[in-house]
Amino acid sequence: MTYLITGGAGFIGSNFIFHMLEAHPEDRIVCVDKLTYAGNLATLEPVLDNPRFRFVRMDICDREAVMALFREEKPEVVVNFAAESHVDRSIENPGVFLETNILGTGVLMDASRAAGVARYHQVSTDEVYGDLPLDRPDLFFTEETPLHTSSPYSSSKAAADLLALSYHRTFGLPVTISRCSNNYGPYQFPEKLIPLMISNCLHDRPLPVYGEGLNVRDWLYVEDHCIAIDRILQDGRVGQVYNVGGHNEMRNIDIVRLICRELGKPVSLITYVTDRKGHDMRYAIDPAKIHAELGWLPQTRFADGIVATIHWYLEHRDWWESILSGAYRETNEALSVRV
Ligand code: NAD
Ligand code: TDX
Repeated sequence: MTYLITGGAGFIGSNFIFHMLEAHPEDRIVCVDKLTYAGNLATLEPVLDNPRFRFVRMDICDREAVMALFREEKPEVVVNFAAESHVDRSIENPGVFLETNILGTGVLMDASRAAGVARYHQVSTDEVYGDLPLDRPDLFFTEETPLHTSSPYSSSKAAADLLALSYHRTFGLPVTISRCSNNYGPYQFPEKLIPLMISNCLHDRPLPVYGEGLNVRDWLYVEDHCIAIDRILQDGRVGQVYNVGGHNEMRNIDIVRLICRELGKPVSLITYVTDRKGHDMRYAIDPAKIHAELGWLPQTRFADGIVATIHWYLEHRDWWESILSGAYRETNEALSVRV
């Protein structure tokens, strides 16, 4: 069986590729990635020569190229991770979010229809539900919670979800959607909270905490997200949305303090900066449906996962330093020519 996985040179997509190559030794993976600023082909270097893996540098918005690739590869399953994923960038420059996250999803689904795929899976986010108030800890996002977005990023993801559900209803495309909470773990681009704070700590640079640092996110170790998507691909019901999260709510400031403590750095590095525009207060997922239907539960406790992640960044300094210096862009060019 051939899986076509988009956005595989990014954070979650690369972890998913490693997971799938290991968990499904009979299957093949074709990875499509444009290698935007967020794509790092060095991450996939260990599997570039694997006969069960093929990397194709391609923009998911390039309709002709995507259609031709689907005709050539005839994938049975498509998993779409490719997206512009950083909320702050969507506030600075929304346009590319609309193109990749909405139009790109449309192109992939048209190609999936034409190829008659057995499954199209859309990787979505808990941000489509908007936010919850801090004084109502009893409230959680369920799959029935109305979409109520705050940023151009989350709006573009919600639009893609609606488009996917419409392709299921109108054309019978076998769609599933997962809406996951904040991920952390290896290979996360150092613009996101946890890797940014780790890399700044290691350079003794200020740690920019937005507002008062009281915003709450529901953190899940990336491997648990990958396992959840795999479960949905195997046994999920088409036309369904599955929330993915581990009931692990943390205030930003507590995460940043924890990172300082673990790295032996002073909390005096913490600098409170101007808040993000439209900053969502609290995300909290109710994962009851995926647990009841597919038996999924997170396997990694936050206390273990965060220490493992901090150590991963300590041990893979080359990986993120090459991003900070910009050298990874040359590596991307060199490796793209090789594949
Ligand atoms: P990322 O930014 O690390 O990776 C995105 C990848 O997509 C990059 O490799 C990039 O080169 C590629 N890409 C971007 N535009 C493309 C295009 N037009 N054509 C082809 N490839 C393109 O993102 P991530 O954090 O790994 O997120 C992956 C997916 O998971 C996204 O859809 C995101 O919305 C969703 N998600 C992320 C989180 C999280 O905490 N990071 C949580 C829930 C859902
Ligand atoms: O420098 C920072 N300082 C800070 O206080 C950064 C980068 C972030 N923050 C805060 C903003 C958020 O409350 O930390 C929290 C986490 O921020 P991000 O890492 O940017 O993640 P978030 O905005 O929550 O979105 C993430 O989770 C959901 C991913 O980037 C999305 O792709 C995913 O859909």
